[in-house]
Order: sequence, then C-alpha cells, then structure tokens
Amino acid sequence: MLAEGVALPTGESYEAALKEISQTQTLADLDSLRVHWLGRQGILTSAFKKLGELPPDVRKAEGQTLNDAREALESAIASQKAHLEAQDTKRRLARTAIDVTLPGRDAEIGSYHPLTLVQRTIEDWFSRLGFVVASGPEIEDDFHNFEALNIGRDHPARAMHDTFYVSGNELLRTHTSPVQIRALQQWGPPLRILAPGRVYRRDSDLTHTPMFHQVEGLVVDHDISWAHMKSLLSDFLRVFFDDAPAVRFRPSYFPFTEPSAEVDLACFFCRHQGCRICKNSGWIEVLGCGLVHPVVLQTTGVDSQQWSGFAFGMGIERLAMLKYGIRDIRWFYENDQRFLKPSWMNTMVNTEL
Ligand code: 2NL
Repeated sequence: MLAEGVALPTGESYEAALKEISQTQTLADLDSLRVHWLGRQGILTSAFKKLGELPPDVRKAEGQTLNDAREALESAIASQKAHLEAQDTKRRLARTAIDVTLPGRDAEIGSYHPLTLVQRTIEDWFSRLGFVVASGPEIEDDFHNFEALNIGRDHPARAMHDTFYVSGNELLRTHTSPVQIRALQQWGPPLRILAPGRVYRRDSDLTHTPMFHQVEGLVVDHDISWAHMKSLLSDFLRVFFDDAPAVRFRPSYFPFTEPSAEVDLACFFCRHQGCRICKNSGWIEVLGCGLVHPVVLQTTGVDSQQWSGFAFGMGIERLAMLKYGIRDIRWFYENDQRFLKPSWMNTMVNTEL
C-alpha cells in the first residue's frame, strides 16, 4: 500500500506494468514502457522526486517500496529485453540460412577460340626451338611494309596486296614482315623470330576477310641453307596436322625471298583423291617460304656475304580451317558463342566433304 504523496496516477499499477512488460512483442514497445516508468519524466522517477515532501515517519518505508518497485521493473525489463533479442537473432538466422544440402550451380567452362588455339600452338612449337615471339605496329609505313622487302613503288606485288592506306605514307600492314624488318634493323643477326599478328587487305569473300592473322618466321645466321628451312617446316607441319600428311615444296615467287617455295600438304579430306577443298588437285597449299633475298639483308644493314637466312609465312585462319574443318572464314569473327564452349569442335566442324 503506497502512501498518498507518491500514489501512482489513476489506472497505473506495478502488477499491470510487470505483466505488460512480459507481453511486449518488440524491443521498441519494451523501450517505450521503460521510458514510461523509469525515464526522466517516468512515473516512478516522478514518485521518487515527491519522496522528499513526505513526512519523515513514512518516507523510509515509502522509499523502500519505490526501490523494490524499481528493481522489479528493471529486472523484468532486462529479462524481457534478453528474451526479445534472442528471438530477433533466431529469426534473422532463420531468414538468412543457407541450405548446404542444395545442389550447386554449374560453372560454365570456356575454351580458347580456334584462332587463339592455333596461334598458341605455333608459338609454343617454335619457342621450343629458340624462336622469340615478336610484335610490332599494325599501322606501318611504306618502307617497313614494302620498300625494305624489295617491293618497290612500281612492283606488281603492290597491286596484289590491296592495301588500306591511312595517309600517303601510312598504311595498315599487309603482312607481319615489317616486324621482322624492324628486328633485323634493331638487333641484327644471329636471329630467330616469330611474328604472329593481325594483317589487313582489301579483300572480302568466302575465304578472305579484310583483317586476318598471319604468322611469319625468320632465321638469320651463318650458313643457313634451304635444307634447314625444309626440315624445320616439314617437321612443323607433320606435328601441327597430327595425322602426318605428305609435304611438297613447290617452286614459287616472292619479291623478298630467292629461291622461294609454296608448301602443299597431301589433301587429308579426300586422302589425295581430289575434292572440293583441294580443288581436285590432291594438294592443299599451307605456307610460303624462301631464302631471304640478299637485297632485304643489305637494306636492313645485314652483310649478306656473312649471313644468310630463311623466312616463311602462313595464314592462321587458313590453318585453323584446315585443321578443324571450319568451312567459312567469317565464322571466326561472328562472336558465335559455340566457339567459346569446350565442345566447339563437335558443333562447328564439317565432317562431310
Ligand atoms: C605466305 C608467304 C612469306 C616471308 C613470308 C619474309 C620476311 C622477311 C624477309 C623475307 Cl623480313 N621474307 N617473309 C617469306 C616468304 C613467304 O609468306 O604465303 N604468307 C601467308
């Protein structure tokens, strides 16, 4: 029984408060109850303030009652708070739970684009023989792309190259030979380099695109002979086309090599019988090569009396089409996603003739 001076406002009672506290559902509700009773303007706080106005004989007992009430409320609030917080944690954990027994999502495995695959295969093979992979600018000048390669202004090969001109003297390189010209100028012999990269020609049909990829190679050293070139390129072709087709060196002409040859493989589509792919000849042309013309050596500052060399060039698209039976060169540039799946060889490759 509380004394008159510290009586609670009408309708409020400790017992009811304790019950209310134990029934709160949220931390916010619990906190407003705490403020209502124990806050700075709270019911109990106000009652404490009035304690001093009571006569001394009742003050002590009254104070004791208020203290008991405060302790009871504080401990009820603390235990309800712990209860609600535990409940919150439990709900949050349930909401964010990960079912570790669910099956995982498959990671999509990619694969190299056929052009990348072929270029890497060639780079790896020649690197093992001491060739250094070199690169250079795709916008070249007349000297490095033509002049230094013994292709003068009036040379008919100029017309064959169908060059894209950027300005009077600047052009998109028509082959990667200028990379080797720069290497001869900067490093000089002895030299073994491989120059893969993009090249550009004004040409577009089933087997030609304005941009394509080429690999050229160059060896310059003492006493380099046709035999070195012939054995190296024959070995390469037998390894690259893994069913070891027969190889034929056929006399040809390039302004930058003398003598020159084009290399044919026995057609593995028709087993040398004659078909659409070998144009009924039984042979497929795969690369060009020759002994570096002495004029090219002299122009790049190399003494052709002391040094000799051979060079070769091949089209990466052409090699990829032959190796994998890809019928249309344009497929390489159409971003066909099948080329980037590990199974592309099964879906993009022609097995019929
Ligand atoms: C082909 C033929 C060839 C070369 C490229 C070359 C480079 C220098 C000097 C001499 Cl720096 N030659 N390159 C030689 C012979 C043939 O390419 O059919 N390419 C697709």
